This record gives sequence, structure tokens and C-alpha cells, in this order.
Amino acid sequence: MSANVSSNLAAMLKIRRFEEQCIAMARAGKLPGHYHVYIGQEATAVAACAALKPEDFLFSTWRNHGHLLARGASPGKMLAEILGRSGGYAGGKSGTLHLSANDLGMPTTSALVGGSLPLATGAALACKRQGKGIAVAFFGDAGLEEGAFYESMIIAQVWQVPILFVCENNSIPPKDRKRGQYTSSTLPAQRLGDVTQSLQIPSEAVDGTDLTAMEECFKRLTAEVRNGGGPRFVEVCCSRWPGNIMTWPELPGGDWQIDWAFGGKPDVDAMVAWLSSDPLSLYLKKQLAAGALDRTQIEAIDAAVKKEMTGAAQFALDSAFPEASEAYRHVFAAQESAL
Ligand SMILES: Cc1ncc(C[n+]2csc(CCOP(=O)(O)OP(=O)(O)O)c2C)c(N)n1
Ligand SMILES: [Mg+2]
Repeated sequence: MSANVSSNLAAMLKIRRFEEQCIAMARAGKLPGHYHVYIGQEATAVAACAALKPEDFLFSTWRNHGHLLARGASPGKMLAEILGRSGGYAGGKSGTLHLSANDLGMPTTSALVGGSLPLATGAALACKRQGKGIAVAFFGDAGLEEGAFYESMIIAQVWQVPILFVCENNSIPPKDRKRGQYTSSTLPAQRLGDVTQSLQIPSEAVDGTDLTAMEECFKRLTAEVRNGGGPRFVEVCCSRWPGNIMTWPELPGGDWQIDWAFGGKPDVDAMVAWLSSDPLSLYLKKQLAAGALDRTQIEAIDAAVKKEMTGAAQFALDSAFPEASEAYRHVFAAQESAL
């Protein structure tokens, strides 16, 4: 098995098992509140982050777990943050919606639709002025409904800053897309990249279920941006996972099973259909067909990842809640009154 295949598989499994852990903890009443999962989009984060350098900046959304993990964030510190514990990346103050890891070039995350785009454009301007790094902005298809999207595109293009806009369009399974059908939740455009094309920002669409295609795409586009080519826009065509409802993720077919890559099927029909858009299952099948790895190797990687996630959950649960006296630390406006 090549190092690339095993690291891709481990990276995608890490994201999936992390979020299954979140769901399990929520069901057990250990994770209060609302959170969003990235299940079915893991390949995008893995391929994009593989093309980045340590000095690059990344900006994300409410659906940020995969982006952070692919960038190398600690699952334990992330889970502690999600649980509001002091051992988290922001001492438990940011929760899941604003998860960040400054030391990894992810200074903040915005839960506003389109909210990260101006911040990412500003970071790209800083990269240009300092002569190092690029910025990558991940956002969903609804981002194109926001004014901040157009403002960011225009400024990025006029100032020619080094930024890659990555729109993860999880609205329609790419294989089911029909001619004339809108490609996003509400935007009436055939291809979302047509919008940026009108601003002279080169755009393309890539199959978000195909890790290998995305590796090539992100490698090429980040190189163009890095070499002074100005902004680029890529629409990643991927598919929502059936459990991915807005208010509370469910696991309609249970945890993802290795057996599903070997002919086994989930009990739930919606899950069976979705597997044909699942980048993890598709990658495994492709590598198995090519003889690049076998079941024993897959199971060994998965076991190591699951062990890491169990450790991460324990770290988070063992971490104390922040002291009340911490409430006014790390805020812009200090308050006189105590809690
Ligand atoms: C400015 C703003 N308006 C509305 C919301 C509520 N909201 C949260 S997620 C969401 C839809 C986002 O869809 P998309 O950008 O396609 O991302 P996805 O959740 O599909 O990954 C909306 C409307 C918000 N967070 N921010
Ligand atoms: Mg969407």
C-alpha cells in the first residue's frame, strides 16, 4: 500500500469517526447543543489541505470539523472545545460553530453564511503584502446568496490577492444532476462558477466524490494562486448525507461500516443510495479494485483511528469546564462587573 493511499484513507476515516463520535456523545447526552457534520464531504478537505503549506490560511463555516482535522488539528482539543471545556482550542469559549486553530493558520471560523469570505480575502491581502502564503475559503452553496460573497469576489479580483474560493455545493448528488436543473439550494445558475466567471475569476467544477480528481484540481489551482495568478473559484459537487438534517444529525444507517465497501449494505434505503456519492466508500472501492490495499490493512487503519477518537473523547470529558473568572478574558471589551 502506498503512503499516499494509507494517509488519504486515514485522513478521511479520521473525520468520519470523529463526527460519529460527536453523534454518539450527543445521543448519550454528553454533547449538549447544536452541531453540523461533514459526513460525505471528507475528501474535499483532505485533498485541499494536502495542497497547502504551513504559512497558508484557511477559513471555514459551521461545517468546519473536517477542515480542521485535515489541517492537522487535535481531535481531543477540538472535542473539548465543542463540549465547552477549558482544554479546547479557545478554552471552551468558541464551541463548534467558531472552532479555530490559530497555530494551524485557521484564526477564526464564521457561522454566518458567507461570513468567512471577507475575512479570507483580508488574509489573502496580508499574504500578498508579506509575500508569503495564500488563503483558502471554504463555504457552502448558500454563500452565493450573500452580498459578502460578491464584495469579496470583486475586491479579490480587483486587488489580485492570492485566494482560492472553495464552494462545497452539497445540494445535489453530482450523478443525479440534470441539464437545466439548478445546481444549488436556491441560486438559479447552471454552474456556480458562471457567476465568478463574469468577474473574470477563472472557475471550474470538480467531482467532490472523487478524491483523486480533487487532489489534481487543488494542486493545480493552489499553484496558480501561489504563482500570482489571482483568485480562483472551484465548485465542489458533493452530496448531503441522509442523516444531515439541520437541527440534529441522526445516523439512519448506523456508523459507517467497512463491510459496505465489500458488498455489504446498510439497512436504510436512503443510505444505500447515498453510498454511491460517498467519497470514502468510492475511494476504498477504487483502491481495492486497483489492488492498492486489502481488507486487513483497511481494518488496521480504522482500528487506529477509532482508538485515537476514543482517546480524544476521554481527553475532552476529563477536561474541566472553564472557571467563571475566565468569562471576561480574551474578549474585546472587558467588563467591570463580575459574573
Ligand atoms: C447570514 C446567515 N443567514 C442565515 C443563516 C442560517 N443558516 C445556517 S446554515 C444555512 C444554510 C447554509 O447552506 P450552505 O451554505 O449551502 O451550507 P451547508 O450547510 O449546505 O453546508 C443557513 C441559511 C446563517 N447562519 N447566516
Ligand atoms: Mg449546501
